[in-house]
Amino acid sequence: MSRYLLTTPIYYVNAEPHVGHAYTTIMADILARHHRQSGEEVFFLTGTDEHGAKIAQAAEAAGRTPKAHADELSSKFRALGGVLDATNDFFIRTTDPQHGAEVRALLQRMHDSGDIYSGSYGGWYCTACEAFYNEGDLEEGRLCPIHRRPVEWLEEDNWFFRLSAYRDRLLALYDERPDWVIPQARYNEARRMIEGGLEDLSISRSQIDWGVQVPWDPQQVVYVWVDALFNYWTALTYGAGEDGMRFWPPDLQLMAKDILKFHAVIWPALLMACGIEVPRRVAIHGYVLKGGEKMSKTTGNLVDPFPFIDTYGIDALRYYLAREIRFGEDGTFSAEGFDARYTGELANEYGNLLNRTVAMIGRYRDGTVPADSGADAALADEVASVVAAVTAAFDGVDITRAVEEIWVLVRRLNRLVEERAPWTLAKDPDRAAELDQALFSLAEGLRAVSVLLWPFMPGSCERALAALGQDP
Ligand code: ME8
Repeated sequence: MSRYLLTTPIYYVNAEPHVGHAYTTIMADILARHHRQSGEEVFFLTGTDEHGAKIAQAAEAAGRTPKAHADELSSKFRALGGVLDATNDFFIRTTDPQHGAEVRALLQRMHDSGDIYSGSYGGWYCTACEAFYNEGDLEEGRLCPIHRRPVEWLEEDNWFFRLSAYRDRLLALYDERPDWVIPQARYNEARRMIEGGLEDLSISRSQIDWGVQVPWDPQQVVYVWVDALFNYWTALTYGAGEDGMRFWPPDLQLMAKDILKFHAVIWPALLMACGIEVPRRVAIHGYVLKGGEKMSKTTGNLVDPFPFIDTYGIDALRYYLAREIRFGEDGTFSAEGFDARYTGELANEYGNLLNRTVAMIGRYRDGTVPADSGADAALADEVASVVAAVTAAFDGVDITRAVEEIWVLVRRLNRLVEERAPWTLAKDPDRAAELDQALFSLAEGLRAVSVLLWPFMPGSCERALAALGQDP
């Protein structure tokens, strides 16, 4: 059985989860379910990023210790996963003691390989990003280019990782694997960062103590991004049962473009320094926007997913996000758009078709799906080609195209029901064979649709399959 390791970023616990986090977790879950459905052994990992200045400051503002704050917020992210019907196999927290111990071991490995040295550093720091910026990368008025908030000058004596020494090896990785970062525009962007020259990376902090201690220097804690990136590896050492390492390397790491540099430049270099195989693929999706702006905790421009889930159900949210926001591009979340897709597509095109089909099979054939006479071979071919198209879309990590391909079949079946008009056939006993075939084709088409749509809308599709007399 082939294995598939799939990850989301681990989310910061400085504030409550919002639709942006739900988006990545849902997209990852759709992929996880698709790969399981294809017979692969999937390990789907998500969790929370709990150390560093950003979390310590949020805890202080909330009047709590960092640990109490992290416990509270992490449990909200975990609960959100449950509400989203996410089938993650583990939920890692960077405050797990096993994670900390592994991070220390990995740091020691980098130290032993000669890639770490002590130095001093001064730079413009954005706490929301937990990252330094060069003067030239800042926006007018010394603002962080991502959060558009003022950065601060930070000077420290730290431990440094010789990232600059990995330029050639990183470029070789990009040359060997032209699709290791998708989509192509993000691959190009990351490659340009490497070509443009890499500065060594400060990987410890002396002015904060909320973090994992540097093994050879207890006065310093590990830089939160290094601590966080290593989660993908450490999780397998204690969260994936015996021999969890068999899942390494990750087959797909999913995230938005805000953290491209960390995952496409710094992360592979850290792994190379540890002598660990790099991931197979990094997939970058766009931003969920609200009113044209990125939804973000820092700007407060948020949509709370819960009211939508209460009104429409979780499957509708999963479907809407997969379909509305073209995977890889930015897309807008709007209440009107949600309602339009819910009513037009889910309720009318899929729900009604299913209800009508099940009702007709009940009324005309006592609830038994008639046997196939083979008269609809063309439709069977169409179903097979949709299955192939959906599989191909998933292979290219194009989640939106996958659902669009399924919808081709939904619309085909809606046309079929109008063309065949089973209610007319039912009036004429001489046309019983035609009625049998029409009902079979509709039931069979809906079975295929419901199996294909299951990764997107698991609960609804299981109910649909049960209504069609299938074992979900
Ligand atoms: O960056 N649209 O955590 P974070 C789409 N802890 N996706 C969004 C989004 C939006 N508006 N807002 C958030 C961190 N996301 C680090 C990661 S990993 C080793 C450490 C999703 O809480 C998207 O996946 O800021 C984005 O990359 C991630 O949340 C950032 O989450």
